[in-house]
Amino acid sequence: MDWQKDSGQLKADFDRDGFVVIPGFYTPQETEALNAHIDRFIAETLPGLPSNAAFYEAKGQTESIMRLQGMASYDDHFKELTESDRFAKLAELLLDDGVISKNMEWFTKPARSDAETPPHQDGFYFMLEPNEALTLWLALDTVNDENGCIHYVRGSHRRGMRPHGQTAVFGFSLGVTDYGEADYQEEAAIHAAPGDMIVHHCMTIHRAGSNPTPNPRRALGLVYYAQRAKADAARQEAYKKELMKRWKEEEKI
Ligand SMILES: O=C(O)CCC(=O)C(=O)O
Repeated sequence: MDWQKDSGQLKADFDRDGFVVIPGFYTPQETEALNAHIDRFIAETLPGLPSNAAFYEAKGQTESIMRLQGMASYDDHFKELTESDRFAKLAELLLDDGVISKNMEWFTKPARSDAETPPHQDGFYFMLEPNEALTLWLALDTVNDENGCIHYVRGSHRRGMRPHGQTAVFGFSLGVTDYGEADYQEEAAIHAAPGDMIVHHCMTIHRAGSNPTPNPRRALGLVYYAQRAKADAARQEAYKKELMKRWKEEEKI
């Protein structure tokens, strides 16, 4: 889909729902090439990186990686990608501002993983004022109810920050504590094909199920902050330090 042709509608949908889907953002060939770059990154670059560059379900086992993070700061190809107009212009349109690329992550649910993504608002982690940021989530596999598709609570980005508390889920340390029936009723389950782009605002509540299938469920996440969003850097750093300390003590990283 050529999203630039429909940019007015796309922006209106994003403002109303807090998420949008752009089918066929990447062609099958581009998706294949991107997967090859990620495989190369895992095989050649990752072994030399700090332990918090990758989260594993079973420490050190490549097939159990459930997150790569900061990919653009370790690899020129990913840096170019995250700064490219292809991605940044979409983020600028939806945030109605210049954007700052903040993180590139590989979100994987390994084959036969029982880990669920707890309902959360990214803004709770980002600590921005105003909370204006988004994630571009590029599906790299077919994603559906069977392997842990994303569920969004439609319009939740317009209803403020919900209370969050610690979860036992490694990699998703915080979750909405009062998630209930009204939220389930308003959920949209997003099915996607490889190359489809899903975008969510950082205030949109989202969650995902587990992946009991024999194949991984992979996606590339690109996080952008609006230029008008100011980070509470000291609070962010303190939170990150505390989390890394906890995960090191628990021998997760
Ligand atoms: O891929 C997932 O399961 C979760 C992704 C997510 O929480 C995010 O992109 O903010």
